[in-house]
Amino acid sequence: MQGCQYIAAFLASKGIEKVFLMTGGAATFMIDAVGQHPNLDYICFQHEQAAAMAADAVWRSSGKIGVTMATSGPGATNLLTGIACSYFDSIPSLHITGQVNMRESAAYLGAAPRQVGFQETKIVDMARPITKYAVQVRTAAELKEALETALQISTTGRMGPVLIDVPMDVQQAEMGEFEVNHLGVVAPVDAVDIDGIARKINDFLALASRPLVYFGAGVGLAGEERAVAAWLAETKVPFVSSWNASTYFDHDLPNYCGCVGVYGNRGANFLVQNCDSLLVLGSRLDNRQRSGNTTQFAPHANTLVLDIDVEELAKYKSDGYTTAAFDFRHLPSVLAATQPPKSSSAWRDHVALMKKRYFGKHRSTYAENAGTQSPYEVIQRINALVNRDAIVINDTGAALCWFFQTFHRTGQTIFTAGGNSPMGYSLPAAIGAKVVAPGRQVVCFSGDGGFQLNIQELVTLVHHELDVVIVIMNNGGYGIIKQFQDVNMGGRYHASGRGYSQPDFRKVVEAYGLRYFRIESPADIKLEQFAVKGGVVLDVIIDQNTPIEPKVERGRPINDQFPYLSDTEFMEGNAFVTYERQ
Ligand SMILES: Cc1ncc(C[n+]2csc(CCOP(=O)(O)OP(=O)(O)O)c2C)c(N)n1
Ligand SMILES: [Mg+2]
Repeated sequence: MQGCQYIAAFLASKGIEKVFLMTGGAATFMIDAVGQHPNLDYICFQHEQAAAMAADAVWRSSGKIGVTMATSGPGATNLLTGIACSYFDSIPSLHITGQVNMRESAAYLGAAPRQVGFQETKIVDMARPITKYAVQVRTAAELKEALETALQISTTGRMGPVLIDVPMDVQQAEMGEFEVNHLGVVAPVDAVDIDGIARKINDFLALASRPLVYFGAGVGLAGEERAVAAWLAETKVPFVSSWNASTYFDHDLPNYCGCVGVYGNRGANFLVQNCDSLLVLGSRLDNRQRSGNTTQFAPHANTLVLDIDVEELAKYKSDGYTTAAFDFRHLPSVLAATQPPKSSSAWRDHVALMKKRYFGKHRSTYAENAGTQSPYEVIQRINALVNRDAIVINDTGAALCWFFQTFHRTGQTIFTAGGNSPMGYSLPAAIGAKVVAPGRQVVCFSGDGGFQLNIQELVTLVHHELDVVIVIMNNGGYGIIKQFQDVNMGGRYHASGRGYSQPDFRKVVEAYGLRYFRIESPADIKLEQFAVKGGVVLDVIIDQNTPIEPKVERGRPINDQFPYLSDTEFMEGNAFVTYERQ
């Protein structure tokens, strides 16, 4: 068996069925082996970044690992943006790049020219900061070992993407017979001090009278979201979440109070700023959640952060948080040994008021005043029409914020590439989701700007007859950037409005063979559009000045968002603490 056949046999042995790829000289042997394998198939993308984004979405949609193959040089470098999506959000994915023959490579000449082999590029060095493991294999033995090691590293601990670079001569090297689990690798079971962690939580919560739990994505990444949701339902402790975590529980839970952050729910933000004890479960508290000035985040609370990654905890040195590192697969045992905190009645009343006043209440005051279509109403309408087990994927920009501010998740899988947030993510991600979960409805949202970054993948969708609903939130420009320019640059729309244009989306999508509907009012969105075969585009027309509401501006704390509340309402939100308004 040759190296390339060994790779195919390895992937099939791990239950992988489809490889996402684009071909090129240095990858052709591997792709040929995939094509010939009876249990493997491939999906051809039109751009490697789209293949990597689709692979990222495979895990988010199904819990299976996504795999890409690309050629050396431009093929490999094109993967990087998609790989970064997996890295920042702790998503497993496996990327295999072809490389020039070793005898043609710079490393073997004892000199350091920029390039020797055609399209030779040091992809391992380039990928290292955005992968958990990146290696070039030079022998048959190294290839065997790297495949097992890479997969194990990708899917254990704090998960993430891995990359193996395979020179063409290694692809053709004689490997011998395929050996299942060559290294006999088993995932390490780490010893964890369950009692010690539970004691730490108990000591922390015992002092609380205004407790709040912060549900982070790490809970779901460990596969323990049900246990934690059950604990929250039982204990009734109020909780808030991040966008990435909001796919892991039913938003109908009575003690769920919304997502926090710069674009967070006002009520959720008030609760964070007013609680006295904040228990953070598996969130890295990105600055979109804490706002730029982290000293202003939950300044009156004792904060206990639990996370699998010690580096994430080390970053809080100057924040004064208490921390504990452990693998969240042990979370159910820890919670079972945890005494629920006691809330004061004043806190319970405040939580109830904040929820009643703000939860599910996002609206566009701009659209109401201007008499234009509200993005919030469009998302509510789609929310009401999608299946309970739909996969709903988002891109970036204002379109992304409007979605996570509004969508009330019951059973759906909802996600975006939160940490990297590249324009153009959602369409290829939707393709990856539909390929791995063909029985589920797949809906993707994008801005008009983001849609243009991977618009070429419409042909991939049509080629494979994938029924995907694409919603373009079309405000004729880069809305989120314009809102920033309004506040910080006197409304000069350089490179966001000025210099930007878009094609006639109807012509474009019809040329690719999709159905097109122009949406001027939420009533134009119909259930039957979601049943269109072969891909459909809803082009949702939104006034170009429609802002994201609410939003933190200019480094303010998260409890003082635009549009600014009256001093009375602001003080009612901050019932337990005194904040100087800036
Ligand atoms: C690849 C990439 N380039 C640039 C950016 C910076 N950026 C973030 S949002 C945005 C504008 C997005 O416009 P659109 O998709 O139309 O969304 P809108 O804000 O208008 O809803 C830009 C340029 C990015 N996130 N990704
Ligand atoms: Mg736009």
